[in-house]
Amino acid sequence: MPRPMPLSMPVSRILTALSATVCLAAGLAAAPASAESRPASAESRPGTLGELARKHHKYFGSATDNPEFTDAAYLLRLGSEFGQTTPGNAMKWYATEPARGVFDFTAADQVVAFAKAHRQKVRGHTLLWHNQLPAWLTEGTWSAAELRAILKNHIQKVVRHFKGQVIHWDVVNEAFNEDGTYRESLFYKTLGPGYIADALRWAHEADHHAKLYLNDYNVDGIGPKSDAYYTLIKQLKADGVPVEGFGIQGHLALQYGFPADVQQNMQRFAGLGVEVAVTELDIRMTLPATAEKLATQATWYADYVKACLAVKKCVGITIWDYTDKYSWIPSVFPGEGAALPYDENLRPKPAYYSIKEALGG
Ligand code: 9MR
Repeated sequence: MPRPMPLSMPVSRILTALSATVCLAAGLAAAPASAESRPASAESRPGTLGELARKHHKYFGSATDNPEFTDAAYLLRLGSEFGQTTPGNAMKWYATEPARGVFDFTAADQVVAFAKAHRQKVRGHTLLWHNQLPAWLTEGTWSAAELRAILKNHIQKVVRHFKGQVIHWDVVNEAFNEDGTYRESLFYKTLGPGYIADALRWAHEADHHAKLYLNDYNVDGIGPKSDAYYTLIKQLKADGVPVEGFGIQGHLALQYGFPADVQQNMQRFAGLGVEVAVTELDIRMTLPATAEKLATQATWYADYVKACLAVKKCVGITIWDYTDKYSWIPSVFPGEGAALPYDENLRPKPAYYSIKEALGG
């Protein structure tokens, strides 16, 4: 694996310093920084998506992943345009506890250090998920008591490590099936549905300030799956369990239609007393991308942003990385892609401009 670059100073500043050095070495006078190249963070450069969202008291962020940290042009935009980031993989169980009781925060710390250097908020993703678990956990045979101890230790070690550095935790990710029944994960099968309340309580013990979320896909509109969350969160609240947020991932596809009731859905969760976040937004299409499809995509992004703006308790939006260069879509849905607001060459697409406009820019 390539060595991570030190990220104690914003990448924009590293690049400016590097370009000055290159100019001087080549005998050229270093030109004064243009508005585009001037070092800036999302906080200080008015008109970025991060800055525009902040005017609405919300954040606009992008997920990222460690292999991308060797791409300087990518990092420049990540650090300057967005007010929040989520590590796409680095905080998952396989990465943070690769062997039982052995914790490794190297990759996640790299993302958090980048975010700190660029004054970005960080969402913690994710403590319990049925995917990307280490083999020692999935291949073991555990009694309920053993698994409870493993879960509690994992949650509390990870949450304590990032205490004060993350605003939210996706404590449980993707707990329900499409029909609203519980997913038969290792946790559910061994511990029953109570594992969700336990996980929330353990996370809360470890950090009183991070907001604790349940997070899932295909819960944009009202339907059996979002109904299951509505019922569960209502019950958890009634039982005094520390659930504080509902994460709507927002993985949309042009061929399946826009969830017209997304605002109404967000509002009903707000009515339960939890906040809502759009945690993994992307809008894929069947390739090739045409001007018409990109225009529809742009409208959908704007409509999603407007829904969040209309709901006071919708605290922010995260896109699941910002450029098609690093989207997860083509490897999972062959023949589909072009899901993000920047193309593979990091050029803004119509969706970028429609998001900006929706945010009032
Ligand atoms: O973006 C993540 C990708 O790099 C991984 O290969 C993939 C493994 O399933 O997980 C992706 O992120 C997922 C997220 O953690 C939870 N919601 C669905 C996302 C896309 O699969």
